[in-house]
Amino acid sequence: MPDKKVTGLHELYEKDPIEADKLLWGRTSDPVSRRGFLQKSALTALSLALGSKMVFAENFPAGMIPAGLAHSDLPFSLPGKRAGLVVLNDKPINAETPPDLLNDLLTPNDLFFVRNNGIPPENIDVSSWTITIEGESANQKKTYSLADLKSKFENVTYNLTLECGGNGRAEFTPPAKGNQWSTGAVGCAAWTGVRLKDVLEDAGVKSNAVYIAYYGKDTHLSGEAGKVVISRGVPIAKAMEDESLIAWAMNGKNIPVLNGYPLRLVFGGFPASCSGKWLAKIVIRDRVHDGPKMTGQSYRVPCKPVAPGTKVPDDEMCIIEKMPVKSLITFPKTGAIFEKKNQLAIQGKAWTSATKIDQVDYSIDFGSTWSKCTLKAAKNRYSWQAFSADISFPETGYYEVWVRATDSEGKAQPMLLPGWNPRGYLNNACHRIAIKVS
Ligand SMILES: Nc1nc2c(c(=O)[nH]1)N[C@H]1C(S)=C(S)[C@@H](COP(=O)(O)O)O[C@H]1N2
Ligand SMILES: [Mo]
Repeated sequence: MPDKKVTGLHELYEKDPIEADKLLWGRTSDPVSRRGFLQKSALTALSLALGSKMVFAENFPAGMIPAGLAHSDLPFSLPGKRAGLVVLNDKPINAETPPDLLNDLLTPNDLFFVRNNGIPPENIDVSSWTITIEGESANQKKTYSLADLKSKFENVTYNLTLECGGNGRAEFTPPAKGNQWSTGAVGCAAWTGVRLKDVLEDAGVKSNAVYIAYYGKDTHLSGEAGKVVISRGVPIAKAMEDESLIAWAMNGKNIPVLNGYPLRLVFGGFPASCSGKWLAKIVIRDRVHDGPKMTGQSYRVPCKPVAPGTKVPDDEMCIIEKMPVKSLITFPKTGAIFEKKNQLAIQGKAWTSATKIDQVDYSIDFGSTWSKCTLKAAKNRYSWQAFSADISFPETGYYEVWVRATDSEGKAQPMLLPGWNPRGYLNNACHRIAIKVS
């Protein structure tokens, strides 16, 4: 036993991560990734580390780390963003939103996550900004100014959730390369713009159209002029949905520069990598688009499940389309302490690429029993939905609250990490918070 006295939920790892790993897992592991395997014999040490008895410890899944030992965030300020976002990389800029900062129904612009693959454009002149529609399956090449878009087509607003396909990557074992997103590469905003289909139809879509693809005005990290950073897209059927937008406003304001100002695509329900930022060109393709980050291993998963660690050849990888059902507890945050005589009022958000979320359940005994949360309807498809529950606890001690959403296709979140894949996409495992009842 180390002689350091451990009091709170975060302190152990912050004081001495290597000693903490030894104490908890009986071995030294990489303190940065904090991966470990819980043996039942470690439960006493665990309760000590948590500073509280872990109630229902007998149900705690082996191979998991208690949520109460997660690191706190690093405050770091980005242009147009609030401190409190967790910066994962600054070249290119990638920053995620901690769950407790996602408690608003609409994620504020200065809290919305940022996933850049290159360098955003500078000195943007909105008055001269245009987008061009072209491609093998376009009847003509046609260019629109921002003013054209606003005046020629119906202006619409939808609440749409954007989630990076790699959200949750940090949980994969063996680890996957790329930004180590924990839970925060997601947000839901009110996006205002025009329907992509109205613009595509104005230019003219040939009957052989298969895919649409975007080109944006960001610069490749190499600095090479004209080198495309990323050019992805969606099948034509997705492009033609009512909620598929070319947007110029986010929550009634300009889109922040880091999120695509002055114009971007927004596709709810698909990986956010399809939602091109700094939008300059849309190509209507007569085949599945083959631009940078459409092919190879990028934004693709094995067509058939594979064992963790498997090397999968490119031709056995399939493009990610619909994103899976998922949820987050947005109040309180991990580490909350409250008195047993009170109920704990949790709040959260749940989303899916299906028509809607049908049910959200919570568990305080590691999934042995589940109870229903109260769930609110969404304004429109692809918006996230708010849920809440008032929870009573049987005794004092350490608990984790887990939530699990089920959508209108009957699909529910897995409790543990779903299918391993080489690049660590599509982790929709249940979210959990650690709390202490005193
Ligand atoms: N032009 C351009 N569009 C882009 C990207 C990019 O790097 N360049 N990143 C994509 C990825 S991978 C994601 S997850 C979303 C992130 O959107 P956000 O930064 O507004 O949250 O934008 C997508 N659109
Ligand atoms: Mo992404």
